This record gives sequence, C-alpha cells and structure tokens, in this order.
Amino acid sequence: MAGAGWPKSIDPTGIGKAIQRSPVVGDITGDGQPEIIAANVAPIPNEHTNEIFVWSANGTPLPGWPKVVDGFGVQPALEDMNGDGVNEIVYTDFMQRIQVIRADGTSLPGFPVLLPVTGGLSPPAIGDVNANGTKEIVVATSWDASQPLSLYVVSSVGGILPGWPRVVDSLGPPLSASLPLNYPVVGDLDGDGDLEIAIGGRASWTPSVPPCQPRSR
Ligand SMILES: [Ca+2]
Ligand SMILES: [Ca+2]
Ligand SMILES: [Ca+2]
Repeated sequence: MAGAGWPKSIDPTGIGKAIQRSPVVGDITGDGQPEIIAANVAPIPNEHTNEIFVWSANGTPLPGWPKVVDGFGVQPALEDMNGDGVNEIVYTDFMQRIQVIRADGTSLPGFPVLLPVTGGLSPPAIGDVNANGTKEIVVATSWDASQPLSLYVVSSVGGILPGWPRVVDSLGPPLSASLPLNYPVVGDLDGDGDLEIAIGGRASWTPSVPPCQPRSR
C-alpha cells in the first residue's frame, strides 16, 4: 500500500530542519514508478547541511539519499533536461546556484551554474522558451533588495542565453529578512505555440503579514 510507509521525517537528526518548499513527484529513476522528492532547510548555524530526500511511493528511501546540498533554501523541480527520457532534479539555492542532478547524485555537464548576483534565487521554471527543442531553466533573482529583480534563462547545458538576464523591475521597497517573492512561470499565453515567461514585479509589493505583536503566556 502506497501510504503504508508514511509519514517520513525530513529532520531525522532532530535539529529543527524544516520543509520550506513544496515536495515534487515524478520518476527520476526511469522505471516508470514515481518518486517523491523533498528538500529541507536547516536552521543557522547548520544552513549548509540542507538535504534532498528521495523516496519511493511506499516511503522507501532511494539508495544514496538523502544527499547534503550546501545551499540554504533549496527548491527542487523535476524535468528531463538532457532528453534521455529520465527526469533530473533541478534546484536553485540561496547561494546563487542552479544545479541539475541525476538520480545517482551526479551533475549534468555544465552544472552547477553560479549566477553573478547576490541573494537567493527563485524556484526554477522550466520549458523550451526559445523553441529550439531543448529546455531552458528560468530563475529570478529576488532576495537582495539592493539589486534589481532580474530574470535569467539558462540552457540545458548550463549557458546563460544571449540577451539575458533582463531586469524585471528596478529597486522595490526594502525587504527585510525576506524570502524570494517572485517565482517565474512559463506557458503559452497567446496560443502561438511558443512559451512566454510570466513574473510579478516587486515594486508594488506590500507586506501582507501584520506586524508581530507581543505574545503573553
Ligand atoms: Ca522511479
Ligand atoms: Ca534526463
Ligand atoms: Ca530551448
């Protein structure tokens, strides 16, 4: 029974690791059976010991996993980036890297890509945005309020596409201790068969969380 092996802990050592982003489901081993992939976020000072977990549907860990990924705030996605019929794990982190790894933990050629920015990267959006038959990875830089929000498009072999990055908007209001707020998505908005990229700017961002109030016990 698929649910028998659940729930699973993403904090097996009990140091307060948490899930910050959504898990993803897909077949990364090529056997036609889906895996469940989730990344945790470790509290400071262990922020460089985040892990990516991979389980089968019945909760069995994939051999060799979890793997430690040095990069605070990891956001995984699944996509077949090299066209071999098997999904890879695509993830970004707060150390400005885009990484593409296979089920055995090895990187695809050209990865990781280190973007020349500061602050964190958005989760990746993936699609063939230039209609050349290979998939691109679209990420936004959005954590460091001292820099403009920019969109990068990276090829399946790790190169930044000509003409990119592009600034989405210039400086917005200062963001204090913020997570990336702007996640790009790709889709065919005008029905012409080509993919477009959609993203929100941050210039009009306003806090939706009320100010913290003292709490009595
Ligand atoms: Ca599988
Ligand atoms: Ca592949
Ligand atoms: Ca392409």
